Amino acid sequence: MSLPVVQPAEEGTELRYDGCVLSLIPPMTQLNTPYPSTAYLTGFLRSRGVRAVQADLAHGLVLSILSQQGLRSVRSEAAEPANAAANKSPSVRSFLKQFERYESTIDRVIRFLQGTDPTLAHRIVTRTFLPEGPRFESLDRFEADPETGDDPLLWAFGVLGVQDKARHFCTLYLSDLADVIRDAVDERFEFVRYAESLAQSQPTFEPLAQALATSQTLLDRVLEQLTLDVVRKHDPNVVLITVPFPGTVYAAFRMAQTIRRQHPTIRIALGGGYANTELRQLKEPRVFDYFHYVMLDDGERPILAMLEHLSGRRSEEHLVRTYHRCSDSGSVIYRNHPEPDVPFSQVGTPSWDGLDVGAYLSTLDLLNPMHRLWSDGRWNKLTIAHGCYWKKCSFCDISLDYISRYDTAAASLLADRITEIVQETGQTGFHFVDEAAPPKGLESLAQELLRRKIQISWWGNIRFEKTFTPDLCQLLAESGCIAVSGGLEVASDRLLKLMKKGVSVAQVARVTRAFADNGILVHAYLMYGFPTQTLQDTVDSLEYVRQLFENGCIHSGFFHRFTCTVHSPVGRAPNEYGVTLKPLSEITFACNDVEFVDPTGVDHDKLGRALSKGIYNFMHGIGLDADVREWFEGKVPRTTVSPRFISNALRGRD
Ligand code: B12
Repeated sequence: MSLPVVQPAEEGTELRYDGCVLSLIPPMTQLNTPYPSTAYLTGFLRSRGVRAVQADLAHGLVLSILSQQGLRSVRSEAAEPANAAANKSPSVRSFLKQFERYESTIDRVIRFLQGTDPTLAHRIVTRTFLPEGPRFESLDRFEADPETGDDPLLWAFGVLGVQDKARHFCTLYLSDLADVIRDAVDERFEFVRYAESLAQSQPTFEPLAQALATSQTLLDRVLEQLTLDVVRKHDPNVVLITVPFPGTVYAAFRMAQTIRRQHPTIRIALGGGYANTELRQLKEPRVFDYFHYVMLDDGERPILAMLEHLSGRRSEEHLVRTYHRCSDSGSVIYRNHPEPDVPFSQVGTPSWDGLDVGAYLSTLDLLNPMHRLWSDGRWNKLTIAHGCYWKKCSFCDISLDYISRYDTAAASLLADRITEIVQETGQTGFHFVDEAAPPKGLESLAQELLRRKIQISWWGNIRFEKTFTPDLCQLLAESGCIAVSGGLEVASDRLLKLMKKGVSVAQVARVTRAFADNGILVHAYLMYGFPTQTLQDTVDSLEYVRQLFENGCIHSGFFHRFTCTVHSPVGRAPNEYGVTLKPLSEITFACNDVEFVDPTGVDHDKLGRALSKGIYNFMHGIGLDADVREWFEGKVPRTTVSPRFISNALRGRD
């Protein structure tokens, strides 16, 4: 029988749905703060009168494994005769040898990283408290000052930086344990991604299907228990599982497998950044042995439609952006009844209620200063606008909804959301998670925050465009801006133009310097291996970066290798960028990255090592006066960039 179509509930009105909706974050995401999708969906559903709850099983898994009991289980696995090869790994050997010290310190370390036992820092920095594994060798690269004999870590943490130093040591301790888990329990494990390669750009479901059919690892068993516990606690009718990145997909399927086996009446849906990016050509029926629905793009409208369908008020044909398996033919059907998305102004305030925000771990890596913000501290995550206002960059997935549909909200509404979030979480730090926060939107928000005397700190990603004048940067700093990141990509005016980035190197210098002059940390996203990039472009790009550090424009940066995706302008029209795509195999599951042939034939892998080495040293103020050719192995051409290019640009001369 086909059900009548109902008009979607009026914006702002309540949805009649009696059941409970549980949103879950699968392992692994981040240690320091929850990934925000469940907070967004929970806040939205509650604003529509739906009983909505959430849990973060990534965090749950970390706390279970990093406990006395968890480490005992890891030791049992490591000591298994079948793991003889793994026992040979230096991490495992060190762990087994020092097991009693790990067992007696783990709970203290976790409480310290949760911020509940700060005085332990003094003990940790003595380096007699924690057992040390191979990861601590990284400290050896810091040599003592030959003249003064000063503490080798002085440059990083200063004289008073006891808390930071202790956090860094604890991070090395956890990294050793992650290596042990990888070597002795599950080779696919890392703290920020789990079994990523089974999902990332995997044309068929086969590798994932095989992994899901094999016997459970220790991590799978712990995850199964956590899943059953959370379902028992909330007794939901619907479970929403979010997959923001490929490194969460395997665990999401394991969770669905558990729920489906033990609670067959619960309806399970999958969605999130990974689905939105990689599952747009889904044809694999076996996915629906785990999930009832897979949904694309923003979840609000498709979830409302699903709940209406489940409460008998909407037919299956009228689901929105939803794949399901046809009960007759067994094949996958995509339903997309055309209905407008919920406007950004009406998605409600994200709610972290139900997540134990105080129990996340503030770790500290020394990769770069921006990385510190990603991995340290509990940030409330908020979007200033939906989508990107620029949406032209040719390397970016601009054909996808989360970039292409730009939709804003008034500054007063954003300030209301900020106030509510601070009240709920007690935290005043915000990470604005926009792809590129709009300058006009930031300006009005800053004015509103100042007018209402709302004290927060915030950081986020922007484009280094000329709208960010010194005056605007000052206003943003006064409103609480502490850091910005932005793409300089390949620092080359020719390539920036080809990328349609809409900025020039000289302009980036002026904008970044305006931020830096206002005490704001500036991080540059850099890229190498873009189509047609020559060896000369790469040398010149590192020279621009050197000068940007030398002139105090940027403090932090990272070179990423360009990857071509099928959703980007380069992937859609490769000939316009002078490259040819390698043919993709038939897609029935995921699709994103696509390999290409660039006639320049440059060995970008080799150059990438030089770029990483160079920038890492620049961040520590090393090598700023040297010729950039020194960072490269073998002979490379001299830079064609004038040594005063950036200082001239700062004086207004391009
Ligand atoms: C900010 C950001 C980051 C930050 C913070 C990440 C974090 N852990 O919080 C940083 C810079 C650290 C980062 C790192 C990475 N990121 Co990132 N990141 C983003 C960005 C720009 C915003 C994420 C966000 O917070 N959005 C706000 C939330 C609320 O949106 P959302 O999760 O998409 O949720 C909505 C919908 O997806 C949907 N939804 C979500 N869950 C569910 C569930 C169900 C059942 C349904 C129906 C719907 C649904 O409804 C929600 C509300 O509308 C996105 C792109 C984007 N615009 O979304 C990329 C994005 C998620 N990142 C991506 C990637 C690949 C990564 C990295 C793996 C990169 C790398 N190689 O290191 C790492 C992984 C880091 C980690 N392990 O935590 C990709 C993932 C694509 C893919 N192939 O899977 C994205 C989509 C960007 C892209 N196209 O490249 N990232």
